Amino acid sequence: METWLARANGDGTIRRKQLSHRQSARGLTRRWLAVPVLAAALFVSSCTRPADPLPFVAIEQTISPEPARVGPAAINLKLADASGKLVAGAKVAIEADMSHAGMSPVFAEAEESEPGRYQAHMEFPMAGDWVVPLHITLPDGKKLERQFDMKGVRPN
Ligand SMILES: [Cu+2]
Repeated sequence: METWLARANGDGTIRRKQLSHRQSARGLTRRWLAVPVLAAALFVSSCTRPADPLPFVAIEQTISPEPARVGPAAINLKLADASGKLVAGAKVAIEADMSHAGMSPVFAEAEESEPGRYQAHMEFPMAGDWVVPLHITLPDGKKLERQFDMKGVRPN
């Protein structure tokens, strides 16, 4: 499980609070290489950002089965604000892209299983490394973009 804390005010600051203790040194290198790409994406999107800053949202995600494998998977997300209060009433669209070119992304809409907790069911069609962008619409209509890595999805 990982926790991402990010302030979505367009300054491109994404702080990884906790790294999985199981990740390999190779995985760590790849993660850090991914950071400038993410920062660039935030910079691009900042030209359409609203005038008032977006709120702080912490996202905690788990997947089952863990580790993920080819076939169906459930992704659970917990959204909390800066004070730790769960963010209810958000809409979360989940996307999954493989790290190599030429693959269609997979999409899923998360359902709010209880206030502030969201679950999506999706299917991984191929083993390997995936990235999972989250397209979040907060109850007040503000939009957040987040992304996490889903490395080493296993063959079935
Ligand atoms: Cu693929």
